[in-house]
Amino acid sequence: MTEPRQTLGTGTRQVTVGHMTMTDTRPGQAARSGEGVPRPALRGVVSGWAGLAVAELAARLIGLRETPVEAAGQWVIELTPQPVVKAAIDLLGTWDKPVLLVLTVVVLTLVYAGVGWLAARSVVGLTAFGVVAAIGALAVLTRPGMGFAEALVVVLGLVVNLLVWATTAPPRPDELPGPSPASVQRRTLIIAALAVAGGAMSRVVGRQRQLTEQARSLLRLPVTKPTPPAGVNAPGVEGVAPWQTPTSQFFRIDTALSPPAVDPATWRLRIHGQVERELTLSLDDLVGRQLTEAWVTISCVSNPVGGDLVGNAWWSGVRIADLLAEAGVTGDADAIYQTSVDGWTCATPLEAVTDDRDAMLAVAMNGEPLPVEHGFPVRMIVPGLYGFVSATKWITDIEVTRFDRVAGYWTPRGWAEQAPVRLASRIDRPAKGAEVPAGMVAIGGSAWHQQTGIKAVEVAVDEGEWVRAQLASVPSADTWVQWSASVEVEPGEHEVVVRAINADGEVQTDQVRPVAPDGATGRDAHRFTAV
Ligand SMILES: Nc1nc2c(c(=O)[nH]1)N[C@H]1C(S)=C(S)[C@@H](COP(=O)(O)O)O[C@H]1N2
Ligand SMILES: [Mo]
Repeated sequence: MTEPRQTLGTGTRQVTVGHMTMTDTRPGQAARSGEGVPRPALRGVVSGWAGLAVAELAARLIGLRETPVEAAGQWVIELTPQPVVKAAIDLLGTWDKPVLLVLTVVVLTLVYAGVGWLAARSVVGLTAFGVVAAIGALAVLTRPGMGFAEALVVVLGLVVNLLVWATTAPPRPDELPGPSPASVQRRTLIIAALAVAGGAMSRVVGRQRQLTEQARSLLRLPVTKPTPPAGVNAPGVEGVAPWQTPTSQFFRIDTALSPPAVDPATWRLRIHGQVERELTLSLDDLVGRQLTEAWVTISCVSNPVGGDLVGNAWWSGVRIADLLAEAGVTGDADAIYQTSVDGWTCATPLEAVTDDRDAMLAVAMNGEPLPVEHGFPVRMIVPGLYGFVSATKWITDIEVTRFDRVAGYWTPRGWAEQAPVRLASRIDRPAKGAEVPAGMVAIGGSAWHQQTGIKAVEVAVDEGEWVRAQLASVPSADTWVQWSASVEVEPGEHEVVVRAINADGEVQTDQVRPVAPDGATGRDAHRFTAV
């Protein structure tokens, strides 16, 4: 009776820690909160959505093809009888997706409110959160290409859900303000649990990557190791980017936060749409066909003038034209719409993959299976088109269709629907701002206009006459060409500008355009100092 309240309270709180969820199980708690929504229901909604948000975010971060909610949505759609789905679509039209979303939000909120009410009543009720999570995990598990590792995001979400539930327990009436030992313990517990959950998840994700790397290293592909053709290096200049870009130095551009780890044994490519015969190919099916190998320079539409989002490699793969001939394109198709295992999409003109260029489904880069970052096990390579409209990595689906029916990932985001590579040239030496000995200065770099080819490169120093550079050799119009020139300069500041002339005689424009929507134009210029 006369014991100080603090001692009594502390003792009670410590007991409470182990049964955090029991603190408000006594009837009357909800009423005491004095709010419109009963407190347990509100806690259920808040903690449920917190867990869900974390699971969704984690799924996005590790690049899952579908988030748990998306997976559940697809699941529901697939389990619903087709006539019902069709009726709903007919009724709702283009409103079907917003309506579905609103419905999902409403249903989940009601479910979490109900679970909160149950959980506040008993520990058994608390397991209802687990049941909701289990449904989400099951949805993820049953989606194509997703398994236990992917379902772990749901487990992480559940952990967060339960932690938020526990921490939002209302204070006991006898609790004093300020952090109590119990709340400190609680916080420690939360951090520890989050660390364990995060660690477990990254281990599993890392493990999947490890397995893919292992499968990749065991893969034996019937491809050749490249040796760059003779004469591809420009003479008389050091420091120009190597003609064959080493794989480790090859630029990487994609929307994946961590690259998808695809198991080559279960990988499939489906070719469908406007075809006579649908094809579904395994990696063995693909590499069992006639292989094509070629040097191809690919570049990114986001490459600024003088930039390095461009690289040249030896690609090995199967001609897309051959596969499409096998499938038999029908009707008025004018595009192939590709989907990656990570959901990224892109549309490529049918013509570009059926004419005589080496458009291929590549399985190897520089004589080795594609690195995971560059699309393992299979990607597309189309000479002459920017990567965002042709170079789908981790490809798994090709639909033969029409441009007026589809839009690739970047097109609705302000980039072009079709984008041939622009005529470009780049100065590598002297480097920007370099100091070089006065007298004869070696200038060098590369130029490219895939599918058309480069006829000449010219440089001008300090707005003087255009001087023809020497061109190295190339195996085809689909690679960049190295060039070099030698100019005489006095001591002092100088500026060198480059322009290329393509095989059709077109001179690279000096008109400056930004990279969006379909590639930068303008001429590369370097200032340097002669001493
Ligand atoms: N799945 C997928 N494929 C993709 C992309 C992507 O974001 N996702 N980006 C494209 C873009 S914009 C470019 S420029 C090339 C780059 O290929 P690289 O990373 O092998 O150099 O990949 C293309 N393929
Ligand atoms: Mo790109």
